[in-house]
Amino acid sequence: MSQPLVGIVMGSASDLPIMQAAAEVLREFGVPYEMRILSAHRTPEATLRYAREAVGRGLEVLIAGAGGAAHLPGVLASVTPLPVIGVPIGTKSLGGVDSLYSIVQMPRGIPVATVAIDGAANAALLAIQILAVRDRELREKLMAYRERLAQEVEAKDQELKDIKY
Ligand code: RP5
Repeated sequence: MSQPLVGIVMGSASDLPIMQAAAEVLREFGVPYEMRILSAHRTPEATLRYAREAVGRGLEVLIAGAGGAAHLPGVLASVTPLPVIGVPIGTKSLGGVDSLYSIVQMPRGIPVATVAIDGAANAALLAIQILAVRDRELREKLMAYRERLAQEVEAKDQELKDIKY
């Protein structure tokens, strides 16, 4: 497998059903990635080590999903110059608003780009957009993807018109 460019990190194996959507999108676009389970609270030292080494290992973007007291994306961002995209994981108790607020409310100086609750697919698309700034082939794939999205909407619109709902 080629050098991973995107690191997908999650706080727990229980985040995997959500975070696998990010892997699927990256695979669809042919972007090499790696996936890790690292917890800001349960394995803080391994988490910091991973973030500190990420740029030297050739990673270019990190995607981090966490739920509840979701400090993982911010902790990663605190020790790496790489862009970090946070995915707030939906929670049973507070619906994921806890995760969202924990991730989005970063202090000045250490940003984390935050997507919607359970928005792992968009996190991958944003990572691809970052990589595409200096990758024309990836940019073209993105534009083709958006064209397909538009065609899907148009096809559904046509179906609705046809059945005169
Ligand atoms: C967070 O706590 C994880 O990101 C996960 O979303 C949440 C619950 O983890 P588990 O108790 O399911 O391992 O650290």
